[in-house]
Amino acid sequence: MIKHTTLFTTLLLASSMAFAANTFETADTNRDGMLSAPEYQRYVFDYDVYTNRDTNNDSLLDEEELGISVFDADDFASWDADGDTYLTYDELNISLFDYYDEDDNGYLDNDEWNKAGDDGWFDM
Ligand SMILES: [Ca+2]
Ligand SMILES: [Ca+2]
Ligand SMILES: [Ca+2]
Repeated sequence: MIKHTTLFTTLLLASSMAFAANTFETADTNRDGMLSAPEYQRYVFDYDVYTNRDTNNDSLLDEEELGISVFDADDFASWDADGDTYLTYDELNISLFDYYDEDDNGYLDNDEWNKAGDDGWFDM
């Protein structure tokens, strides 16, 4: 009986982990209604934003891999800090979070999150 319960719990965990990054609620691991930079990086950026885009696995994202034109738009001009038309992991990780953290409080709230999603950064 105990073993059976453990197995069931494991399966339940495994199936919920497969969708761990799919909602604001699951990424907000401490349930404070906001995503901290580490929560965002682990459950959104690593899980979906960057990994899925770097199709040739060179740890650089060009415009085609990004699927979003950040190199031409004025809004995004500062993202490519060294101007080499690639975004590295760090360039995108930091820029994306800062850009959508509109009130600069170091967290993404639900509205800020939705804006990033609406702009096509993730489909969650
Ligand atoms: Ca949180
Ligand atoms: Ca660059
Ligand atoms: Ca914020």
